[in-house]
Amino acid sequence: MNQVLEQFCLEGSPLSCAPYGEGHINLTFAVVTDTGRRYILQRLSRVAFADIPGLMENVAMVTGHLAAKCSDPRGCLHLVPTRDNAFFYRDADGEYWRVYDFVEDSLCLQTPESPEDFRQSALAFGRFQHQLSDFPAEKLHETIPNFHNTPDRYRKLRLAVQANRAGRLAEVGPELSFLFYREEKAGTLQHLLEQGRLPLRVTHNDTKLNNVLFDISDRTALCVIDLDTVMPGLVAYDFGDSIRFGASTAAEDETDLTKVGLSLELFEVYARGFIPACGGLSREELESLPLGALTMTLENGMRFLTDYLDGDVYYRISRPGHNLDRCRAQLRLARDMEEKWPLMMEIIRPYMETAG
Ligand code: ADP
Ligand code: GN1
Ligand code: MG
Repeated sequence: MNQVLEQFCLEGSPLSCAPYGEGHINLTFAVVTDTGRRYILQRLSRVAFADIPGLMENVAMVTGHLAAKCSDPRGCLHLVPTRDNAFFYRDADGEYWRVYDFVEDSLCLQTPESPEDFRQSALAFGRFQHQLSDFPAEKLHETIPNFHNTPDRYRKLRLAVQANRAGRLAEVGPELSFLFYREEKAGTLQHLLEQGRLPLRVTHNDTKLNNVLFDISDRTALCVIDLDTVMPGLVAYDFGDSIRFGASTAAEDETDLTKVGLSLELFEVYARGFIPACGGLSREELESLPLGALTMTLENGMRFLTDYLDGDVYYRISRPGHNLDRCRAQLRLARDMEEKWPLMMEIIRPYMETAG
C-alpha cells in the first residue's frame, strides 16, 4: 500500500492504513500519517465502473462546484492530488486509486438513531441537489450507463436468469415471480422520463444514509459523500433511495422479514426536510416521490438478485447468501410500501397543492 500512497501529496508519512466503512462497491481504507493527518484511500471498483478516468473527472468537477458554495471545509469532499497533479493513480495491475481528505469529527450512520438524524440527511441531500441545480449536466460522464433505467434492469435480470452462471436459479422462483409481476409498474418512472413528463436534474443517485457524514458535535448533516454516481437523473431517484434505506424499519440485509417495513413517520420526516431543501419541484415531480421509493426498492431487490444469480461479482458480501437476503428484504419492503401507498400519497399531497 505504501507504493500507492507514495503517489499522493500527503502531509506526513503514512503510519497505518486499515479497511474502513461499510460501502458495498469500492475498497476503502483510513490512512493515518505521522503528522496526525488522516485520509481516505479508495480502490475503485472496475466491475462497477467502466470509465474510471471519466468518473474521476466528474468527481473533480462536482467537488470543485460544491467547494465554491461551501463555507465549511468539512462541508464537501476534497480530493488529494497525486505528485503528477492528477486525481487518481493507476497501478501496474490496472487498479485505480484515489485519496480524499478525511472528514474529521464526523459520524457515519447505518441507520437513523432518531427522526432528527433522518431529517438532517434529508436536508443534506436536498441541499446537494439544490447546489448542483446550476451545474452543467452535459459535462458529466455517465459513470454507469442506465443506472436507474428500471426496464433495463429487468433486461439484465433476464440475462442472469438465462445464464444461471452460479447455478442458483432453482432457489429464487418466488423472488422472480414477485419482480416480474411488478415489471410494468416499476418501469413507470422511466417511461415518464422518456415522455418528457419528468425533468432530468443533476442527482446523486445513491442516497443511502451512510453516504452522508454528520457533525459529531451537534449531529447536523455535514457532508454528502460517495459521488461516483452523480449523473443526470430524476429527483424521485434520490428521494426514493433514501426512503428505501433509511425509512425501512430494518437493515437492508435483515433476514427476519417480519421486521421489515416502511416507517411512515420517517417517510414524512424525510419529505418535510428534502422537499423544501431541493426547492422548486414541480407538481409532477412531487407526485412521483412515492413511486421513487417503490421503484428504488424494487430496483435494488432486482440488482441484488441479479448479482446473486451471477455469483456475487458486483456487491461485496460478508456471508453466503448475502445478496439473496438483501433481495428478500427489499421485496418485503416493497410489499409494505404497496400496502401503505395511499398513506404515502397523503403525506405528499399538501406539497403538491402548494407547488407552482
Ligand atoms: P462505496 O462506494 O464503496 O460505498 P464510499 O465512498 O461511500 O464507498 O465510502 C465508504 C465509507 O467510507 C463511507 O460510508 C464512510 O463511512 C467512509 N468515508 C468515505 N469518504 C470519507 C471521508 N472523506 N471522510 C470520512 N469517512 C469517509
Ligand atoms: C451501492 O456504494 P454504496 O455501497 O454506497 C450501490 C448502490 C446501491 C447500494 C445498495 C455504484 O452503494 O447503487 O443502491 O449499494 N452503488 C453502486 O446498498 O452500484
Ligand atoms: Mg457509499
